[in-house]
Amino acid sequence: MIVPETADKIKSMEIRGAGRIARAVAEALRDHALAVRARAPGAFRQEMERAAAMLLATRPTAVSLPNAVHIVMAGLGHAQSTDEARAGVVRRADEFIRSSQNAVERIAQFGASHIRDGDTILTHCNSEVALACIIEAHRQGKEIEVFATEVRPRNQGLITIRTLNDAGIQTNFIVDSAVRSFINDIDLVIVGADAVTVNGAVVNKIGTAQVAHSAREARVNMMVAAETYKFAPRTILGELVRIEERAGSEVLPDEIARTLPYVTVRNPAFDVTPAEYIDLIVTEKGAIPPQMAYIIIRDYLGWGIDEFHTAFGPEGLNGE
Ligand code: RI2
Repeated sequence: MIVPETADKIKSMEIRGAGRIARAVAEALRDHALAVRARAPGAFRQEMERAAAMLLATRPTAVSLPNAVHIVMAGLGHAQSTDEARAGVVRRADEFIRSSQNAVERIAQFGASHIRDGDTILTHCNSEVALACIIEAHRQGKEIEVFATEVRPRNQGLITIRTLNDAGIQTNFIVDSAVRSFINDIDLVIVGADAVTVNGAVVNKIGTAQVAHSAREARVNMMVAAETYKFAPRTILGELVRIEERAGSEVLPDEIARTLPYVTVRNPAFDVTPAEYIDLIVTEKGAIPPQMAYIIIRDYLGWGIDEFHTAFGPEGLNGE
């Protein structure tokens, strides 16, 4: 079954990265809709809701996941027949996937124009869309060099350096704690986002806030690349983004931890960078100061989860 498989892969981080997770979820819901045998529309809806709940329970922080689920599930609409409901889900899923890919391409264009010839860029973790900006700048012939962090404990930095290497971009691989030592060599920090809250704070891979802190102290600009579906509508209603805390064994093997009864391993996967540490958030709708996050949520996502359907309109994501 595609849904439990996708859910397991998201949990284990075989599928990871906020945008990729969102597209995988849309794909799983679409394939599930095509496979469900239920004849009555009510039973079909129930089956889809069960699948959505399973996907939603995988990882709590990247808001692209619930946003994608709600966008796709809105395809059920008020369908009178199972065929109609199925077609609605498939259409919304395909639209979401296409529009997510388009968003990455547009952000790459906008983001690349903020990169100057000769810049040295620092990136943290592995963000598809942050890397797309860097690769696009390189493609445009700008001479750039990158510092990429290791990203303990899951070492997503390895994926980043492979991608940069494949693109032929000169890259320096550093441990996370070396950011402060190199920050004076950096012209621009570019990271992705798992969630952007209504007050412009960016939730991203653990360590991002420390990077931002160093950048601020050294007067280095910090740019965040984030599609609009990474903005968290429910933060308008006062809801907080939940920071995932993963197993301690990712940081310290159990056999060592067992010998240290007074030691507790803490392993939060994300942290929060306040808006005042961020110069720019580049979305597919253009670059905004983080303080404008509210506008993105209001104009492109609607006021709350329940309003997704109306906010996105019958034409699909962002009315495109
Ligand atoms: P894109 C990742 O989370 C990283 O925190 C990354 O910065 C963010 O998602 C956005 O990734 P994880 O899944 O959507 O590695 O830009 O925990 O690829």
